Amino acid sequence: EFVINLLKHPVFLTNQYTTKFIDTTPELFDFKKRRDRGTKVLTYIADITVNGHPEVAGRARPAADLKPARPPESRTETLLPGTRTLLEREGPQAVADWMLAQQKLLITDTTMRDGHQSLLATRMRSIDMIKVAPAYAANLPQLFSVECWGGATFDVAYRFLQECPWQRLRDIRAKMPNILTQMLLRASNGVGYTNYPDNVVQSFVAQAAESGVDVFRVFDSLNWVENMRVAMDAVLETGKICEGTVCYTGDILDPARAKYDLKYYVAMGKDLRDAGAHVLGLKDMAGLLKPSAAGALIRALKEEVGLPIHFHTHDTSGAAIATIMEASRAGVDAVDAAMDALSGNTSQPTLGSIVEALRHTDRDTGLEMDVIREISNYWEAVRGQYAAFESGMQAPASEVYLHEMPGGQFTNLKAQARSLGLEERWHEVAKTYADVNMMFGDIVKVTPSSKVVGDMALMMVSQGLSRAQVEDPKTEVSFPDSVIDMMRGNLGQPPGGFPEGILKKVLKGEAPNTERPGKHLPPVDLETTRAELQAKFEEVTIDGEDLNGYLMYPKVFTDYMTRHLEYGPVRVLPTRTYFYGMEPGEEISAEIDPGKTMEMRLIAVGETQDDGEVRVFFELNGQPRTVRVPDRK
Ligand code: BTN
Ligand code: 3PY
Ligand code: ZN
Repeated sequence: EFVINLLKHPVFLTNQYTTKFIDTTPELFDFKKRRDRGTKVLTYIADITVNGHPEVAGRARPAADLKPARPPESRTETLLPGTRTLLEREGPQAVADWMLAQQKLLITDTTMRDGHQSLLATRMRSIDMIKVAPAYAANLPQLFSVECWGGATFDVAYRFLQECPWQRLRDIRAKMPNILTQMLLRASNGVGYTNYPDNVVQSFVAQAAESGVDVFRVFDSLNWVENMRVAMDAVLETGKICEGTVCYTGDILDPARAKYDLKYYVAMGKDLRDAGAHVLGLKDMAGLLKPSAAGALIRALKEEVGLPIHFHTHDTSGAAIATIMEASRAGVDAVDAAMDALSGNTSQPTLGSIVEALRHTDRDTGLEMDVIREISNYWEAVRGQYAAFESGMQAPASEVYLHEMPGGQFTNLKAQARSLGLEERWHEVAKTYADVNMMFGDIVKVTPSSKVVGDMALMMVSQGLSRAQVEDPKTEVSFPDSVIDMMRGNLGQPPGGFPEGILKKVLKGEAPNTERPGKHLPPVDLETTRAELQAKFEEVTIDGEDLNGYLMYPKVFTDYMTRHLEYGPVRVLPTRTYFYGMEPGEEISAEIDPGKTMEMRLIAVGETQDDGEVRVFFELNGQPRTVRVPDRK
């Protein structure tokens, strides 16, 4: 029976198997023991059809007449070589040298990571990315890179989308082999919210490189270079591109914010160069870099650091395009932009508009507008499916210069404020966020430090506490756990350390650790952990990706895998079906394996039985199937 399973397996039939095939394809061994994947996926659809998906309950629905998202046709049969081709042939230093030699402004497309992270609460599903990846490979090989992984997308994939982030990466990589893939890595915080043991960070980076990441943008949430070395060294070890990154905060032109002045950024840029970075990232996560400041900053970094510079910003203020133009004039090598349909506001500035703004100038990107429009039209249709996750932000706002919230946090914090009944007091939350920043000594605010500031601000507004009250030794304050954790030193140290007064008050006299947190975290025994996880999930083979997912997020991974064994590969479902189930009479198809489609038709939904179960009637590839699900409504 094993041989029959093997010979019939679509991966085997399409010659995509490797020597790992038997290890990575446990279903070869599971004969008739478990329900087949088709039934599992039907069970999921039935459950959502009967009970709804908890994530979209009470939220806006996609327009009834929304047209399906069709990816553009490939304009060529043989892929042109791109930046990835160069990396594969000549290595990371050659890519950095090539960047410096270009006159054109290089563009990174962030749609598949920061774009939807900042506009749609990170909820974009893999299938919507993988479908368009071949069009990128064929029609846009001139891109510098596609940012498609890391940041918040990692845990959201497991937690809310019921899919494996690693598989997303592998699939995009396979369909886009000529363009560099890029991820956002929070240095010792990995893709999580607190420092991990060094060997966990190293293992994660090695796995990410193996699964398909080419460019690692590495930053630290307090700009502490000391705390970036483990992650940067791990990237250098893989032979991929290490983009050591400075986070931008404050305003270099404002004498009142002298802590983060031009000298500060140049010194940090040099430290990152000396730590081995191939490229210097300049990460303006809140969109605070004003046009004139950008000119001065980029010019100084270019002159004094010497690395290619890759600039990332957000359009929260509406001024990002002006900043990009100044950065371009000052000689920045690459910039981030999002495809038009997922750009603007808290997302990246508009890719097509940057391309047009530079047309017929010495920094002309060389990208073709009709290609960009076609791809953006695809993203427009995709975005329509995610109406439930739109933030309702109506306009850009200069208020960002007051609060300094990162684009990825802004809409999230607003939603949190809403759930606490503070929506009408949003501007107070914003002001308090700024107060907390100053109370903490004016720190860089980016995941995870931004979450700490946000937690504190929400707590103060909901309890009616002012900064003066919090700082007053005589007022009793119960601080959020994340604040205590940060003051203990578990995210590392900001420049100059945290202010004495607030440290004393939060830690009640306990001494903080001012050394690198990783220095005090014992290494995890990876093989023992893998064996424990394997024992928990006997039905599957726990591979390196699973292990590294578990090490980042033990509970989130465990819940994901438990649901995965129950509901099967729901990642193959169309997005509408995933969130809303099916209508009686509706028919959908889903590619469950390369070249193998399931045709699914919902015939009818039965009445709820005395035992609280509902029978749901389907046809799967023409054969009748009935599944029973609990009515939880
Ligand atoms: C979540 O939001 O809890 C994660 C997404 C998966 C939820 C599915 S919906 C069908 C099934 N029933 C549940 O209560 N959870 C899973
Ligand atoms: C993340 O860490 O997820 C970010 O996007 C920071 O800007
Ligand atoms: Zn960003």
